[in-house]
Amino acid sequence: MGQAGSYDVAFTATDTAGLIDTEVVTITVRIPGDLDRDGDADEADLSIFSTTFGWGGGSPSYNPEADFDQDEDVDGTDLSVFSGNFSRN
Ligand SMILES: [Ca+2]
Ligand SMILES: [Ca+2]
Repeated sequence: MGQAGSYDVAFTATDTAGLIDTEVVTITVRIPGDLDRDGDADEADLSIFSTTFGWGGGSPSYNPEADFDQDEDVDGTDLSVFSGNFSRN
């Protein structure tokens, strides 16, 4: 891995009776800050981030995808994460 994109991940479980099952799950890895999910963190994402900056959970302006530390608000900590990833693709 190491790049944004979709990956198929296989999970295999074996129970105590020796029965085995495997499930393949597709996960999408994104750059923190890629709020429009197009593979980069650019001006379009900054525009989205700016509309939610300063808002917390419970507000219709709160965007949990911009709450990178998942503390129920979009504040300076989240801005640091966003700015650290700005221009990545
Ligand atoms: Ca983007
Ligand atoms: Ca936060």
